[in-house]
Amino acid sequence: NELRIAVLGVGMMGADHVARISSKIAGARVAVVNDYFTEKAEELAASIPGARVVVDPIDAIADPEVDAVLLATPGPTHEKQLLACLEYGKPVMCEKPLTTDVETSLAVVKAEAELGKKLIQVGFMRRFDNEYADLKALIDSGDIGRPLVVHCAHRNPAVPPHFDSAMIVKDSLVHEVDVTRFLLDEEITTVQIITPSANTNAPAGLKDPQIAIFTTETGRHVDAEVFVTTGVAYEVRTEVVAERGSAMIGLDVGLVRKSAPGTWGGTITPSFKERFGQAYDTEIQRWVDAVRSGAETGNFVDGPGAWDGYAAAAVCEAGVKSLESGAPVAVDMVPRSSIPGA
Ligand code: ISE
Repeated sequence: NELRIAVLGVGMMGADHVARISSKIAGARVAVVNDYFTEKAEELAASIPGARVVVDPIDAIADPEVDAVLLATPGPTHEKQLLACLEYGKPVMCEKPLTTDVETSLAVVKAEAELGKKLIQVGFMRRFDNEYADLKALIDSGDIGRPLVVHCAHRNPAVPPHFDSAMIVKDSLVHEVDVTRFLLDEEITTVQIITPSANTNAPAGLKDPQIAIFTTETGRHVDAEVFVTTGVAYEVRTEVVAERGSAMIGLDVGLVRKSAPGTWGGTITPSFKERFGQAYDTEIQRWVDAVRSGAETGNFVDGPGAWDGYAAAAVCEAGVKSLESGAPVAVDMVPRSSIPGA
């Protein structure tokens, strides 16, 4: 029962997933490729044995020879496509965001809950990164005691020209939002975004870097520096300070080399594709395994779901408001218990 996957949206992430499924993932193949630009889909499908193009995204989801869907389309199209996945009973791996606003994210959570089946997984890939998984396991072991403070740094060498200040929150900081909820196992209740003097090398008007401060339900503190125009490399670091110790990931100390003329150091990954390559591989393999055994287990996800996508949207909305005012903004979200099955 090889899983026949339809990949919708073959921009950078979608094309990367097509290559991954075709070369590294066991038990699955790309059966259908779809993109708003049909030619792009045609070109990619031609290089994948057994893959064909379906021009309309909803037709691709409904296709009887498609068992599961990987959504890497632009965020604004997600709501309709996710609801179609639910309607046709197709398990779906949805790249972030779940949807582009809180209301539609909540509507998706409710639609899935009403169906009574978990079909939606959200692509917060950091949870599958070996370093983050180790950090989570360490916290859960209780060995360093209760975490009190988390410090994060998230740096990109560059971002595309259309990237604006709110996208730094919704597209980049959203990963620290999910990491916080994953590591601390509780919701974020307030967000403040501070904008220090902007990088003079950033496009005019871009508030970069940004410092985010989250407070959680039990009053724990998280701070994150997000800096997306460093011109250097891709760096993601997280340090957890707990009652009996601390732990840090993302130190880039894999290989430290010493060489002439008296320099030492290693390499830093150029982008998230390399830094989180292992995480994406693990994420997709585990999703494929969960979907393949879903008929027996009744569970088609192995990782963050629609609720996590909704929570991230709610936190980011508060973040975007704080970006305007500079003041802390309370996160407005419904309690999980108000949606049975969510
Ligand atoms: C991008 O969309 C990602 O998801 C990357 O992980 C993040 O580092 C980058 O800032 C985002 O634009």
